[in-house]
Amino acid sequence: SMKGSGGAISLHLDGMLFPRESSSREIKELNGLWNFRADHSLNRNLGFEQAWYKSRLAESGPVIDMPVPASYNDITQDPRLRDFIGWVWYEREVLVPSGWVSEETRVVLRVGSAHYYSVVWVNGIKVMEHEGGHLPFEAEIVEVLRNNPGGACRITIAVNNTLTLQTLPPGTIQHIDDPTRYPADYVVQNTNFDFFNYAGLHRPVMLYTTPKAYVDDITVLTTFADNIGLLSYQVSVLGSPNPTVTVTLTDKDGRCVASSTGPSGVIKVTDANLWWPYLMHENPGYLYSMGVSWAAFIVGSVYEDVYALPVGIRTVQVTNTQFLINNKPFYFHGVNKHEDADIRGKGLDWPLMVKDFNLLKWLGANSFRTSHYPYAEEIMQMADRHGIVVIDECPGVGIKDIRSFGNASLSHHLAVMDELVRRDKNHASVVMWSVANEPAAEMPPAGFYFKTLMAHTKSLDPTRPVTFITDSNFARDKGAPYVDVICVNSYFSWYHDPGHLEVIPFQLNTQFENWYGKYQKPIIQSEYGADVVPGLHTDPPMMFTEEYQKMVLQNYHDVFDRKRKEYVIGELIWNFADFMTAQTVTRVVGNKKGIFSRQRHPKAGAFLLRERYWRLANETGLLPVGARYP
Ligand code: BDP
Repeated sequence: SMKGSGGAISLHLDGMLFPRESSSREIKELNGLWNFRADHSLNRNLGFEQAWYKSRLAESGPVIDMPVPASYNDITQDPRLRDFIGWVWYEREVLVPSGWVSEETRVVLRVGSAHYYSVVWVNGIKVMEHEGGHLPFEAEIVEVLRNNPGGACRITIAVNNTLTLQTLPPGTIQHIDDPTRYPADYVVQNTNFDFFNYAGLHRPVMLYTTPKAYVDDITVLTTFADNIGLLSYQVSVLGSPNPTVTVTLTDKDGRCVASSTGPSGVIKVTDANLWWPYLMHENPGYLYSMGVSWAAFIVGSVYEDVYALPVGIRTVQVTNTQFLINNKPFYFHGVNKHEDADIRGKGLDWPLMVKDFNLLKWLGANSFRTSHYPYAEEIMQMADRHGIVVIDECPGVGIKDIRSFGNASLSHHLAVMDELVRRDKNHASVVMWSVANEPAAEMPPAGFYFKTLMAHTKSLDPTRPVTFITDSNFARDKGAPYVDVICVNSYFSWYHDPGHLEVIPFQLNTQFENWYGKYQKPIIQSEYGADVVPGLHTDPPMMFTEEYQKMVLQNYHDVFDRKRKEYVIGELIWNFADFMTAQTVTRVVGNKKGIFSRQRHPKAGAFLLRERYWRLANETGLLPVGARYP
């Protein structure tokens, strides 16, 4: 009966394993200061015309220091860089150990993410291009290094943040040619999403090695029967015709509990420790380590590759009214997040990441959605380890223009799902894919578009439910027929009937009844909330005060508490923290719907939500009532 059993993850791409050191692999991180220049030329194309990649960047013009990983927008005091549209150039020189440049070694250059379009050169030779701002890409570069003995390696990365109707997320570029009202060359980037279009090298850049014959990809599907855990695995080795693959499973204490040989197979674990969500079990986030190795003895030497993948054993299943993890009902009480903070923008930041997980645990949150794009792999690994359940969303946000439903958009969207599933398929924390947020789902082409997209995602991964997040009318939504779980956003008493808290019980009840009545599928309230400028207070509550946010939450919660006894399976607050947006008349230095400020200080709503989430955990978890309130 398990949704996972019998399925197989089928991808047509090479693997994208997270780089990990082992006895056969080394890593050189390239984080820190890079040289940087934005191409301010009129057509933004001077860098290509003058081939800035051919020599050191400082030779073709002035450079400034730019930290990696980080968005470049908030690093300087120059408004032209904050709001820059077009190509920026990053460069960094690195010395490669001589032992790396050999016939037996692959040297791979990997970019964790760069927003939005990237071209990469090594020593002036183009090694790759990539479209999409939130997923990793890599290229083998040892051939290029061989031509340049001495180990010098100059990496140049040009990054373009321009969004068009065919990018994901989409956008439009508007040139205004009216010398009476605008300066010459006035250009704006329009988007239909509510977060700042931060750009740059957002995640770690690194070099790593593998042997010539190497473990390229691993796929693990898990299930269990009674106390036996079952892991079906598939390993792909490239560069060797008949690899001898060995797989061992090690528990948290470092004991080997099972092993297998062959590129695919099923591993049985007796007395398996299942992967459980935070607050659902006293030992959440249990991970085994799956050691995968390939070895051969050729003319007196040993060739081998070793890779260790963390794996959790768990199942996921959806019924008409429930979301089951390990056959137990799971209620999502969590948050929507952004990758966003002062100064670094969307750059990966370890202190911020650990702080955010500590806040999630303080709050009693058991889940988050990666609104509105895939988050850093380092964040997904934290979620695995702490038992925080993730709804993994692709960058399909702001699809509002009918021209973004065409073939070019759809085929790119399918390719992004390929890349996302390839990257995140082995994360125990990921329990559902979200293919989009608030698209114009009532438009005629939306039916075919979402049918194709969701069928494709299911064919890639038959083990996880698929959804998209809607704010459309339940009767006219053309994507909803294809989802496994209905995810609805609503802002009653905020964007509709502003200031009228008394409408919430009526409108929210009607929302749930409508959706369930039409589809008989479980429902998650995937967004709700209200802006607060921290420190504003009124009684009676008024919009933008701490009291008003509390009252919105309270009114929503009363309805959730009735409906979760029926078919509502979760609630995710919008938002975990305040975040930067484009400048508009409805935003006060960004979106203020956070229950934490952008600096992660709690607003009144955070304390209300904390009481609630811990109470829900006591009611819906598997530990004795009252055992966990901190
Ligand atoms: C929803 C969007 C989210 C916005 C939020 C808001 O999904 O990205 O930030 O509204 O307006 O429609 O605060």
